[in-house]
Amino acid sequence: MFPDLKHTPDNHGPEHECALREVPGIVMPTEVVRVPHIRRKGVISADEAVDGILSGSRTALARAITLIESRAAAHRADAAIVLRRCLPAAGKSIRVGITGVPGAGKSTFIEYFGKQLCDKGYKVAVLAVDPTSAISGGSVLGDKTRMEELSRHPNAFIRPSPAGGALGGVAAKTREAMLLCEAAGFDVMLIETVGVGQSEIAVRTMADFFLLLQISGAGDELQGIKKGVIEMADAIVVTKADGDNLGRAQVACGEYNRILHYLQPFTPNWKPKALTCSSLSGTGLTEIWEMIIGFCTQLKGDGTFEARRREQNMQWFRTLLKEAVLNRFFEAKGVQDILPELENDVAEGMLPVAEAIERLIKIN
Ligand SMILES: Nc1nc2c(ncn2[C@@H]2O[C@H](COP(=O)(O)OP(=O)(O)OP(=O)(O)O)[C@@H](O)[C@H]2O)c(=O)[nH]1
Ligand SMILES: [Mg+2]
Repeated sequence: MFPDLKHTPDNHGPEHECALREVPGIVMPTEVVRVPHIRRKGVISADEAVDGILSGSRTALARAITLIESRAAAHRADAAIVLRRCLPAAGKSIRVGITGVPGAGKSTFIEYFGKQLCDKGYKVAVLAVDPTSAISGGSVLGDKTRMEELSRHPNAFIRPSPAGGALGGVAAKTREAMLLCEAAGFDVMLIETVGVGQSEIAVRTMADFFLLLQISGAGDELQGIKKGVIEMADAIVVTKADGDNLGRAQVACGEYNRILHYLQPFTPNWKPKALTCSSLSGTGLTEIWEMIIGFCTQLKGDGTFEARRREQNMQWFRTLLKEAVLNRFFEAKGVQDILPELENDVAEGMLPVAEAIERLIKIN
């Protein structure tokens, strides 16, 4: 039924091509570059992860992020070791948070902006915070086809949002992934988030520069924009400023500049501004990067940059500490034993709230 593909010296013709046969003439080179061996199967060990990350291995970086994202108790100790040992090498990147409503052009912007930076020689890591990714079945970066060129660039590393769980947990993992990317030598972080829910706040607290992408609508550009997000932005970029849309984008940009003029800047000593860009034609992308560089130079010069980073670290620590203490409290057996009864008594108006709390607090 099948043609006989048995390799004999006289069946080398094209009609007998078979991938299993050795091709004569291809010789194994005697000198090969040896890269640290990283096991492909199973979970990466802490030592492999640290050595690999610090030597800039993207494979090790990707697998170490998988380790820190793991919910298995057995992986927590290794994840902690990896983070602690990588921390001294982290912190040297520029962290840019990017938000915008669905369809604002975030993926397209990151693709072309990221590529331009990679071409300039920067090492760019793209991360995301998308708490909806478990529900929608894919992350914001699931559409890797839109970032096809960037994902193939040797200077780029793209990691989708950790899936599932509450926003706090998702953001925690992204922040840790960011530290590992920095330790691996990536010097620009582009952290994307969906323009819904509270995820902007999470990204704002891990970014140095926060960029809001906006689209211009037909005369209604100021509708449907969450004022709180505008207030957190270090810059607003009106996207898709090309073709027929160019004029509208410029008008919208003028409007935003007027609004920003009246708002209290989120970052001390920085006056937020609005710009236009077209990811497709590339106009405006260089100006955005120059603005970000200017921001860093200015804020590093007056100490605001470092002060903000310290503040963010503290904020992060306090958030996680509160979460841990809460979890520990509610997981305690003593609490679980009496909580339903106390809740019931409080609901029925038979027990004062203060007394119920007092009894619970005494357990821990
Ligand atoms: N003309 C023009 N179209 C653009 C530009 N940037 C993005 N688009 C188009 O706008 C649409 C949405 O772009 P995306 O990059 O997918 O937007 P997004 O913000 O990532 O959207 P979600 O992933 O749904 O949140 C796509 O059809 C893009 O081709 C641009 O600079 N010019
Ligand atoms: Mg997208």
